[in-house]
Amino acid sequence: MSIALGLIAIVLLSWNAPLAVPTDLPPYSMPGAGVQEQPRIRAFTIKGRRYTFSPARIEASRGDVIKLTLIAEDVPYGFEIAEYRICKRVTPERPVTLEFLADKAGTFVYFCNLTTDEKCRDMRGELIVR
Ligand SMILES: [Cu+2]
Repeated sequence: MSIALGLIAIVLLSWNAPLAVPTDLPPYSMPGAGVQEQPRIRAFTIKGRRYTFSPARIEASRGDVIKLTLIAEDVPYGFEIAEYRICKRVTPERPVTLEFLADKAGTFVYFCNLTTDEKCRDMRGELIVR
């Protein structure tokens, strides 16, 4: 009897095991997944000018997709958020756009990681994910 139950359990478990996700379907119509909300996109433009990031604070909610446009208005800047493994270099000629999922809550410093100028150390801002 217990062997039969065990076999049934194995059959039921392996029934779900392959979890074939049809890649041609958008996530919200995945069978069995129910209605799934698309992540909210939060877009920010952060400008570097005179060794200051503006804005110096951006906020989002956990689960948001954060879309950043980075612009250097005078000299090249670095832009790093260590905890999110984001590290970019922005020059006046080449603005940078990037997207990432805000999957960690907390306060994360963004800073210029260049060492060409001492003033870079003062270039800081913070991303707050609630
Ligand atoms: Cu700098």
